[in-house]
Amino acid sequence: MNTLNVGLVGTGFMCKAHSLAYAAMPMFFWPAPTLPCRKIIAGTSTSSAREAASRFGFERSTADWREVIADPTIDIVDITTPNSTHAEIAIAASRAGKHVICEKPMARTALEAEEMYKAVKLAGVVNMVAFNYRRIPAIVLAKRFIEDGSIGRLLNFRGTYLQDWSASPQTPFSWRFSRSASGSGALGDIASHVLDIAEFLVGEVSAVQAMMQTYVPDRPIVPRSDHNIEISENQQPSARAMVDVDDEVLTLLRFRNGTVGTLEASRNAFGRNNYLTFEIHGTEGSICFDYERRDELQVYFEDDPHDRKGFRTINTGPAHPYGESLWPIPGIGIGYGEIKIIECYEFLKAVSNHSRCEPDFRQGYQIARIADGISDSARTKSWVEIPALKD
Ligand code: SOE
Repeated sequence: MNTLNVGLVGTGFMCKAHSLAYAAMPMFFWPAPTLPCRKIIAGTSTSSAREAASRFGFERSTADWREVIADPTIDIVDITTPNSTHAEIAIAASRAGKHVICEKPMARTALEAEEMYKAVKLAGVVNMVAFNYRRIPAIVLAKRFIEDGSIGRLLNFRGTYLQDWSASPQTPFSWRFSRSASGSGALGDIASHVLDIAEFLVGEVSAVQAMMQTYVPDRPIVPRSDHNIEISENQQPSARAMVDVDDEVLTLLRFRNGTVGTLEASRNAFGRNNYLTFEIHGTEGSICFDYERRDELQVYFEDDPHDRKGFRTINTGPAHPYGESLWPIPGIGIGYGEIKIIECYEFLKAVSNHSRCEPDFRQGYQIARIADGISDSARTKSWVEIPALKD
């Protein structure tokens, strides 16, 4: 069985998720399309990179991501760093002939995303953006029902992504609250996931009309903060940093195929932890999904007999997408780890076959164009058209 050598850049939460996926993918998908070898990891310091190499099973470590790019034995570069670094790393990697997977959002702006898309096209390398939620078996099942006409012509899409890890003003400042580091707040961080799911299930977005809000104008500065780390009583930080990104984004959506929709994303929704949901209504039925009940898909088919019409719950398992590779009985359930393992499988299968995989950098660029349109719409308080991508 052939192997592929992986160089990963970043040592945080997504490094853990991607490293787990490389280690576990062949345990779920066998025979595996290839055996990924965790060769080198790049961090922001020698000590953090060395610790990450030990913890996440990489043979070598470096404090300079350029060493990963320059290493002729590396086949794949995996980017799990803050958004501001994605473009430089991805463009350098593709120019060095490496296949690239990049965490979402692909870039801070459509301009950056376009440069990344051009670079991978020119280099002819396989590329993917890690919009992982479209890999959830229940969401792939929803796509099958839509494609086979089970709910008829689509009328509307209603998506939400609500979190509360940063709802408290005491949640420390991190790169996710800085426009120069992240590009935007809830828009790029979580609304981008809903936009990818909307385009995966419904089709291309053609116009937006949006509002954006910032609820917490400044946050305490504490060392090494990322997620969910509230400051403790004895940590009374002296300084606070200004927040210059959105905490919430709401937008109307028009799709090129005539479907309409709404999207709400907020990181200030106490009680909602990772509440990614959608509801799609068609002329023959409806489909509803809730990430916090991610093994289930709620479906309504209008052609059910009159005495038993109603939403029914499908519990995904062996009979459903990826089911033969996951767990042997319904109800065991999948977690975030399995979703990243499926994503890893699809990417490595594409690299092994040197074929295109979705969502690729073209889709990442499309999502960045919509995000820019949403920002423009919120600023101008008007509809913004998203022209179709030519190539
Ligand atoms: C924080 O909002 C975050 O970690 C996002 O950055 C991820 O993309 C999402 O999957 C979980 O929440």
